[in-house]
Amino acid sequence: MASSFLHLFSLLLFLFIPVSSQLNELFFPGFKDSTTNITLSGVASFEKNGILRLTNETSRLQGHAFYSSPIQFKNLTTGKVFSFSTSFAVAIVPEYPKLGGHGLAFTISPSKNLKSLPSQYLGLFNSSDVGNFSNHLFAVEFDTVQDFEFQDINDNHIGIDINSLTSNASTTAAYFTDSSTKENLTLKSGKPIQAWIDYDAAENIINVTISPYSTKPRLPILSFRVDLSPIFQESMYIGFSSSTGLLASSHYILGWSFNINGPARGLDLSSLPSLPSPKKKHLGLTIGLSIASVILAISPELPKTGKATTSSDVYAFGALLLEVACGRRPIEPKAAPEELVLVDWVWDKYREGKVLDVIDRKLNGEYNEAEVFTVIKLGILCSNNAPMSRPTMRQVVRCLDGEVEVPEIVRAPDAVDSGKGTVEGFNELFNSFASSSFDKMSSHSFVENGATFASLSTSPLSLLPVRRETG
Ligand SMILES: *[C@@H]1O[C@H](CO)[C@@H](O)[C@H](O)[C@H]1NC(C)=O
Ligand SMILES: *[C@@H]1O[C@H](CO)[C@@H](O)[C@H](O)[C@H]1NC(C)=O
Ligand SMILES: *[C@@H]1O[C@H](CO)[C@@H](O)[C@H](O)[C@H]1NC(C)=O
Ligand SMILES: *[C@@H]1O[C@H](CO)[C@@H](O)[C@H](O)[C@H]1NC(C)=O
Ligand SMILES: *[C@@H]1O[C@H](CO)[C@@H](O)[C@H](O)[C@H]1NC(C)=O
Ligand SMILES: *[C@@H]1O[C@H](CO)[C@@H](O)[C@H](O)[C@H]1NC(C)=O
Ligand SMILES: *[C@@H]1O[C@H](CO)[C@@H](O)[C@H](O)[C@H]1NC(C)=O
Ligand SMILES: *[C@H]1O[C@@H](CO)[C@H](O)[C@@H](O)[C@@H]1NC(C)=O
Repeated sequence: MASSFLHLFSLLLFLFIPVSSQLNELFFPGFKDSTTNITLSGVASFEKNGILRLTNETSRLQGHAFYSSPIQFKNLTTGKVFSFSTSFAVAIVPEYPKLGGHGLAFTISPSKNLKSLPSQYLGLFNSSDVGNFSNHLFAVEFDTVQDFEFQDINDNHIGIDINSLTSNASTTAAYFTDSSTKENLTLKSGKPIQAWIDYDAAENIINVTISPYSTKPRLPILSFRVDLSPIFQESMYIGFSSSTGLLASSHYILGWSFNINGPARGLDLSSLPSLPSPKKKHLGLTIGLSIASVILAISPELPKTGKATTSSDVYAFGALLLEVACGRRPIEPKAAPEELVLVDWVWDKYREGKVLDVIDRKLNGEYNEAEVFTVIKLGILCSNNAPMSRPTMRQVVRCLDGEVEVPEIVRAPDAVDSGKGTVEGFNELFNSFASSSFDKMSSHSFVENGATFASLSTSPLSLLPVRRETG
């Protein structure tokens, strides 16, 4: 009697838990068995080990992952939005160290089929609906590119977005270690970061908290006062959106929990599926052996000195920048004679004030002009025939990071040969560049500093044996 009563009780309990959890609470400690619960679109995919990958490292992609069923977000009697809470672990792995784009966002949307654009639109909006109140879209963006169009504060920020990519509130990615100490956190470090988003419907406060650890910091990094009731519809889809631009990152979600009217279950970073082991960022392997061999062939001082210098790497990197912006190989055998060597063609167009002509047509004009201009100018600077006239890799990275402006005036790649200024002139242009040069730092010290630039200090010359082996 007693045992069958207990049995009935446990049966009731069994019936009760799935029902309540289906309505309000989601918990995905990885996505191995979740393919039926999550709807993917764009290039989003589940990796074998249960990681959700929103984008890969190809330019101008978008990826979406939404919980398949809509969530009831409002009290039907009062029309007031419920409190909600979510936690998830993300990792942003840039294509080249420090060079990644664009970012990802947790989003609450009336639809899981967004008619959106990649790049600065993060797969959330398109150029005609961005900013329109009828979007009813809420997002918390983890943005790794500074878009002036949307008044981004920097290229490493978290923002609360309502119907627009111009954030209602944003802050540099960071976390509190105690009640007064803040630590910056690089979103595109390639390492897992846990995020918590908590909305208190009684107080009308949304809090965002991040940490590189499993434990939630006591203080949020971003708080914004808003009543989401007029923004949300009664039922909404919840999920993630991500995009790549000219520069690309792999954007991963490692785990996710969500709850209505209660805290989301915590995630333990150590028990989530692990990221694919980092690719060896060997310049040659990254950009393809054929391109590397072309770079090797055209890096002009190599045949003369026969010696590998870091300046050759800058040259190779310049070729890569131009290649990305123009969507072409450094040498395009099928092109018209004046377009044969990419850097010469780009320079001619630059000089004529027609830079837009060289930009990859596949971009359909949907790019951030400032971003492309910076990349092209740097590409030209790095391609200077004279090694001493090239910027150091450190200067290049600081420009791409937006720490220093790319020089206003860019000289011809053969400027030195034609007798115009030399290194001094160049360093004046980078006047805010304080420290000495990349050349003085060993690749070893770069690794120690946490930046994985060892690859870029590998000379193209060292690719020669690789090239021979693979024929
Ligand atoms: C996911 O789907 C499975 C079966 O389709 C179901 O048993 C499970 O409860 C769902 N999980 C969530 C969090 O919705
Ligand atoms: C990224 O995904 C797209 C679409 O699935 C694919 O065409 C492309 O080859 C992938 N890129 C890489 C680097 O895996
Ligand atoms: C909706 O609000 C009414 C009035 O405040 C309350 O009685 C009811 O419990 C709420 N319903 C839910 C599902 O929270
Ligand atoms: C932009 O998005 C809206 C929906 O928000 C859609 O109606 C419209 O067709 C989209 N425009 C383009 C050009 O995709
Ligand atoms: C906002 O979107 C609605 C519905 O798509 C449209 O009717 C309206 O014209 C748009 N408003 C603006 C300012 O674009
Ligand atoms: C954190 O990042 C901000 C914005 O980039 C910067 O101003 C600040 O100096 C950084 N703080 C530390 C301690 O590095
Ligand atoms: C938001 O953060 C503040 C501290 O800044 C805290 O007092 C409040 O309880 C938090 N609310 C939620 C919903 O997390
Ligand atoms: C963000 O909040 C919404 C809702 O209050 C407003 O409608 C937007 O105008 C506001 N956007 C910005 C950029 O402040």
